[in-house]
Amino acid sequence: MPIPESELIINRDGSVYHLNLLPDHISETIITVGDPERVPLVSQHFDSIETQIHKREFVTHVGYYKGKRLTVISTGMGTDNIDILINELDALVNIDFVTREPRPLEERISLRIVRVGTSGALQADIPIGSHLVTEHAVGLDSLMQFYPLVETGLEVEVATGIQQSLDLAYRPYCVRGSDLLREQLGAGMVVGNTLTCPGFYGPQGRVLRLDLRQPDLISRFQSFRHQSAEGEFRLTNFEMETAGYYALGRMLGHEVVSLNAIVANRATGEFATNAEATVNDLIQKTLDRV
Ligand code: R1P
Ligand code: URA
Repeated sequence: MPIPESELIINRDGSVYHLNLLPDHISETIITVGDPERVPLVSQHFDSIETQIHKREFVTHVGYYKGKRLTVISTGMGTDNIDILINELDALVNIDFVTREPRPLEERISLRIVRVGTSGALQADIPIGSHLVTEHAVGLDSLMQFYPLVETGLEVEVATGIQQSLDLAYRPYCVRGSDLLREQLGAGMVVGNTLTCPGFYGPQGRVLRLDLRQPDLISRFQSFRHQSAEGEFRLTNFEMETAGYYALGRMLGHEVVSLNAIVANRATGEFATNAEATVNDLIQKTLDRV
């Protein structure tokens, strides 16, 4: 059955609805960033840029870095945008836009998607300026209320433990990312477990003029521990997208890794004096490793 026009929306020029991209714009390795202004910070290192496209917060540059074709896309903030990003990227490579049919299994393409983002550390021993690669991501957002994500026993235990320790009405989701990409791209980085929050202020325990329902939210994040045969699990950092990437990547068969430039530390109360340098170093490291 062809996918109806209301479900897979194709623009008049043949591009996919929000990303505004054609299948030809997608390289096998895709670098994603939150901030649209970070896209040229990546593509400035390219040997050449062949295409620049933007729609809403999705800015895309396609080009070559040391002879390798790369696509860099900005996503804006939040897992709701990651739902759009991953579904539309997958559609571009795994659905035939003429017949509107998913490609047969043997023709399916697995993309390598590398998030290069900023993040706040939760633990005092992860300093500002460090780079962290996410092993497990825990989603406090609602995206996985709508998809049949299959989690391992350990993932369910961790997520249930976090639900109890935060006294949440719903169970978060927990997903381990691609071991292969983590090892390839994260060499020498702090390996951590990232909490994906549905907001920057209250959901990350920040108080400006609004009180929190749980005044000790940050210390609950910081002190959470889960013991298993694999060792001790703790939450190391938070941001707003990684769990959505890892969950959708697993379900659609794409390799995904989240690389985090640590720009804040919530244990010490500091924010980076030179966040740009930490991000630029992470961009350079990523380009040299992909
Ligand atoms: C919040 O300031 C934003 O920064 C982090 C969070 O995930 C959120 O998107 O990532 P980016 O720097 O990639 O946007
Ligand atoms: N991004 C976040 O989401 N939180 C931080 O503390 C820093 C960057």
